Formats: sequence, structure tokens, C-alpha cells
Amino acid sequence: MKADIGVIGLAVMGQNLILNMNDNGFKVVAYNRTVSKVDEFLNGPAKGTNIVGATSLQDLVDQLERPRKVMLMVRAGGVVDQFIDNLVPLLEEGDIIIDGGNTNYPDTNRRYAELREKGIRYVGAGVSGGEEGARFGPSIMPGGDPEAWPHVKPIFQAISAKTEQGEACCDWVGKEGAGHFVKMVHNGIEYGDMQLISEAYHFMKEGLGMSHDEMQQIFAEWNKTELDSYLIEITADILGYKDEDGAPLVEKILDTAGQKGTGKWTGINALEHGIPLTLITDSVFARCLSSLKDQRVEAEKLFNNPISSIDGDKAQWVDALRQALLASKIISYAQGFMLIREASEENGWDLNYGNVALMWRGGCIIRSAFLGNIRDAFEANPELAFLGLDPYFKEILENCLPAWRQVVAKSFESGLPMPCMSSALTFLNGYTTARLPANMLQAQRDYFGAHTYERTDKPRGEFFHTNWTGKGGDISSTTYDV
Ligand code: NBP
Repeated sequence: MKADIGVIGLAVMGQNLILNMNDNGFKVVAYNRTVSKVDEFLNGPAKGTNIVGATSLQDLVDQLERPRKVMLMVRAGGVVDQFIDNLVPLLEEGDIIIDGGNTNYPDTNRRYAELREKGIRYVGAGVSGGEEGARFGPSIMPGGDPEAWPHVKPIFQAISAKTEQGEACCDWVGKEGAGHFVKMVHNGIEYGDMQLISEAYHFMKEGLGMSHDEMQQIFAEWNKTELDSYLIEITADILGYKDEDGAPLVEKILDTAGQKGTGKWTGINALEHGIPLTLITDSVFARCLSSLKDQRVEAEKLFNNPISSIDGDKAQWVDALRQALLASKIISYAQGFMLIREASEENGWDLNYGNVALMWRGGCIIRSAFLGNIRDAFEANPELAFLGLDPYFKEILENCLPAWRQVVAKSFESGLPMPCMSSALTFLNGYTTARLPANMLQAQRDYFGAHTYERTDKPRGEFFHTNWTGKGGDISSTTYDV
């Protein structure tokens, strides 16, 4: 019997996905550049399963059912191109290559176009959930050639995570690099969620002087509210984890955050699309600032800018903080979906935003109860431009606003840096303000660069230039920009 799918790449993700496929009754051929790892896998974790190995790409291809499905779970970048180049001569028209790595979506756009010319159906699938997700049910976000989907769907939907209602956290996202684009935004949102939680922890620890046991209990409590999510759950676990000497391990971890680039890509993309994705971008900058450890240590000595403790009823502050966290999180997801919408419209991807929320509902790092409400919001109104205007989320935002303002104001007063909770509030303040001071900005642009402006007393689309000093000319600029 020929195999259903071939998987290339036997590191943590590849091995676990293969075992997951095997559990779900699919026959898988495994291959890896370092071929010795195939035998190690077959004699180790895959022992006693239906998984078979390949000693070369030709061997892999020969063992596959037509149309052949080959999934790459290798390091993103040039390695994917190399495997594609080596696979294409061995494949036939209609065969399918899937890249399940963390690929930057423009690469997927390019590979999709190149392979389409050659008759190969290409799928770029974002996979989230880490090792455990890959093994027992990840969130999978496939995009690319729609003709590939009916062939890939039974495997992907079987191995993916399921909601409580049994829905697969995997559906077709859209053509070209849409799957990898959505995975990129997922990772950006993950950056934002993690930073927001870290800010809440900082407020409790440095501002309110709470112990780790107290904080652990609070996060565990929050996990029973609308904040119910994987990241809140693991935060409670982390706060309770003691090192060998009995002290909380988290305090022994150096405060410099690493990053692999997907948050940065999301921020860059938002700038390119002109979408105010402020919270995620601030969360990337927060990691950048954290990495300036030596400079921060010096600056703390030189500046008289200590964090002062926060007085008042601790329980009240904790509840205000919960509300600030929830409201900020809504803003982050709202901004993320604004970016997804813009990319969908610009690329003609025709994305289903409710389905995107469903794919993130389980299996992935940002999985949460809250994503079920986001799905409902987009199902009720697929044209929803800003999630915060959905009745359910609008009510939460309005209810949380006073406490959220208090928390952010207190953070400024006490010197606690809370870049994401404050930028989320600033965003909402701006988004809900009909008249912003951009009139002044336009006046300045016209003053120094003759960039012209529109007038409130004239129809949109008519542009005016004023000779502000009497010395400039009446010629307006079309190209000059600063
Ligand atoms: P890695 O990203 O560590 O990649 C390991 C695989 O890439 C091995 O099969 C390795 O072969 C192969 N490889 C490398 Br590295 N350089 C190669 C080269 N020059 N030529 C051929 N093969 C090469 O594995 P991973 O952590 O399992 O991740 C796989 C993909 O899934 C990545 O794109 C990753 O970003 C993504 N992802 C990872 C996670 C996670 O939690 N780890 C989560 C979600 C997505 P070798 O054995 O011969 O060196």
C-alpha cells in the first residue's frame, strides 16, 4: 500500500506531526537531510507504527500515492527553496508540496506562483502549537493553491486541534501566501498577549508588592473569566514554579527577551499597509528595550526615576488590572484583524475572518475562550471593520474603560513601564475621536512642503495650498515628502 503523505524534516515539529498523522490512520513516509535521523526515528518514537522511511527524495516520491503530497517541516528560508528545487524534477503535474514551516508569506507568494507555472500545487500552511500541539492537535492555517485543498483537507483536519463542539482548528485560509500571512499575525498577537500578561505581573509585583503565590492564585482565578486562555494558564504555572532552593524560578531568569522575527514581520507589514497595529508593534519594541540590559542597568543608576509602590485596596487594583488586561487584549485582536482585512482586500484573498478566529480557537499558543466570541462577532457581521464595535466587545470595552484608565494613569504616576496597556488605551482614545489634531499636521506639511490639505467646508478630494508666509509660491508639491 502506498503512503498518503511524505514529510521531510525530522526535528521536533516534523516527528510529532508524523506521529499525529499515524495516530489518525494515515500512512506517512519520513525523510530527513541527515538520513541517519530517519532510522533513529523509525527505531525510536516511530517503532511499532505504520510510519515508513525513505533514504532519498526519489525513494520518498516513489512510495507516495498520486497526487503525491510532500510536506516540508524544515528550517524556513533557503532550505525550503532547496528542497523544492530538488523535488520538482521528481514530481508530476498535480502533485502537491506543502511548506508547514514559519515562512515569511512573500516567500510563499513567490513559490506558489513559480510552482503553479510548473503544474505543481503549492500550499503554505502555518502550524502553531509547538511540540505538544504538533503531537496531539495543532492549529493549522493552510493557504496557497485551492486545488490542493481537497487532497490535504482530510489529513489536516484530522490531525488538527478541535473545539469543544468538535470543529477542526484548521480550514482553508485563502490563495497564495494567505495561510502564512495569518500565521504571522497569529504570532504577532502572541507577542502582544505575552507582553500584556508580563505588564500585569510587573504591576502586581513591583507596584502592589504581591508574592508569587498570590500572583499565581490571581492568574488561576483570571483563567476562569473571559481571560481564559493557554497563556494565562501557563503564567499561573510559571509563577508557582519553584527552583531547587524553593525560590520562584521566574525571578532567576534574565530579563532580556528573545525573538525569532514573526512579531517584527507583523509590525513591518502593518507599517506597509498603513494599519495602526500599535499594540503588537509596541510589544516587539518592548522586547528590543528589554535586550538593552547593560544600558538599562547603567541608566537606573544614573537616573532618579524609581518605581514607587501603589497604595490603596489591593483587591480593587487587581480587579482594575484584570479589566485593563482584557480591554487591551480586545484592542490587540481588533488591530490584528484590521491588518488581516487590509491584506485580504489588497491581495484579493477573500478571507473569512470568523474562520481565522476558529482556527486559533484551539491548538495554538493564543488559544482562548475569547476567540469563540471573536468568531461569533465576525459571523454576525463579516464586514465588521473594528472588533471593538461588535456589541459584545463594545460593552466590555465601555465597562472596562474607567478601571483601564486608572491602571494606565497609575502606571505613569508610579513609573511602571506599561507600553502595551497604555498604547491600547491611546489607540481607543484616538479611534473614538471624530476630530484629531491632524489638521495641524496637515497645516505644517503644507507650510513647509506645499503638500496641500483638504478643507472641512469643501468636498473631500479637493486639495488646497496656502502661501502661509507670503514668501512661498502658489505651487503645490506632489512628490516631495519628508
Ligand atoms: P528546525 O527549524 O530546527 O529545522 C530542522 C530541520 O531542518 C531538520 O530536518 C534539518 O535537517 C533541516 N535543515 C536545516 Br536546520 N538546515 C538544512 C539544510 N541546509 N538543508 C536541508 N535541511 C536542513 O525544526 P523545527 O523546530 O521542527 O521546525 C520546523 C519548522 O516549523 C520551522 O520552519 C519552524 O519555524 C516551524 N515551527 C516550529 C515550531 C516549534 O515550536 N519548534 C512551532 C511552529 C512552527 P538536519 O536534521 O539534517 O539538520
